[in-house]
Amino acid sequence: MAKHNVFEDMAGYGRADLAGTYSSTARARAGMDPAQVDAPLAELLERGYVIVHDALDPETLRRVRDAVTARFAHAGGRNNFEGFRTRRLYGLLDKTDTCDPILIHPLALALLDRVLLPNYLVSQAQAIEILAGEDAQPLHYDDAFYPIPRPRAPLGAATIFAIDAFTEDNGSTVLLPESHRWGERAPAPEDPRVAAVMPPGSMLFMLGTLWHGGGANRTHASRLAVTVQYCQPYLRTQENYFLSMSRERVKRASPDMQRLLGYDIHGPFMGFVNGMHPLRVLE
Ligand SMILES: O=C(O)CCC(=O)C(=O)O
Repeated sequence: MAKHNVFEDMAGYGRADLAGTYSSTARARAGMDPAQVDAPLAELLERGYVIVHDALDPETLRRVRDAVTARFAHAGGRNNFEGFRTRRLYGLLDKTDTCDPILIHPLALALLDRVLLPNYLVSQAQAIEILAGEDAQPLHYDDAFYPIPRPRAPLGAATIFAIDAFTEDNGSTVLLPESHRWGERAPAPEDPRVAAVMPPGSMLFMLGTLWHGGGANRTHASRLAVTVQYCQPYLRTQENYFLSMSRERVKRASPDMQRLLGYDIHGPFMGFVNGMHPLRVLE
C-alpha cells in the first residue's frame, strides 16, 4: 500500500504567494546548462567528492582574500580539530558579504539541488587558514554529529574553495575516496587517501558522509580556504543564523541566500513565524 503523508494536502501555509516560493534555486542557476552539472554530479556520487577548477574569477578571489584576512582575530584554534596553528573566521556571512557568491555559487547550488531536499539550509560558513607547520586535522565526516547510523544518504554537503593554491604539502584537504559509502567504521592506514591539490579559485564539493580532514602544512606559507556546509531542511544547523545575522543583513541578501538562511517554509509548515511565512518579519 502506498505510504500516505498526512500533511501532503496542506499547501500554502501562511501567504500563498510567499509559501509558493520555497525550494527553488532556479534564479542562481539561470543560464547554467544542466549538462554542465551531469559530469561533476556523476563524479561526486562515485567518489564522494569532486574538484572543479576556475569556479571563482580572479577579482572575486582577490576580494574574498582581502576581506577574510583583514578579519582573522585569533592566532590559532582551541583544540586539534580547530588546529592550534589554524586561523578560523566563524560567522563569516555576518562579518562580510564578500563571500556571498561562494555561498550561492551556481554549480554548488545545482549539485545541492540534486543531493539534498528542496529548501536545504546553510549550516555554517567559515574561512580556514592553515598556517605553516600545522599538523593534520583528525579525519572525520561532516554530518557525523547527526546521530543516524551509516551507511546512509548524506544529511549535508560542503564546499571548500581554494583561495590559495592547495598543494601536496601546504595542508590540502585529505580525502578518502568512496568512503561516503562506508558503514560504521573508521579509516584504516591502508585506505587510499588523496590530497585535494587544486589551483586558487577551485571548488572542492563533498558529501557530508565523506571521510576527510585538513592536511598537515609542511611548508613555510599558509593555505587559505573558504568553506560552507549545507544540511537537509529538517535538521538543526551548526550556526544559529537567526541569532547571528541581523534582519538588516538578511534583508540585503538575495532570495536564494534568504532561503538558505531559513527565511522560507519547508512545506507544509517548518519554519513559520507566528503561523505565517518568515519573510514577513523582514517587511
Ligand atoms: O581545511 C580543510 O581542508 C578541511 C577542514 C575541515 O574539514 C573542517 O574543519 O571540518
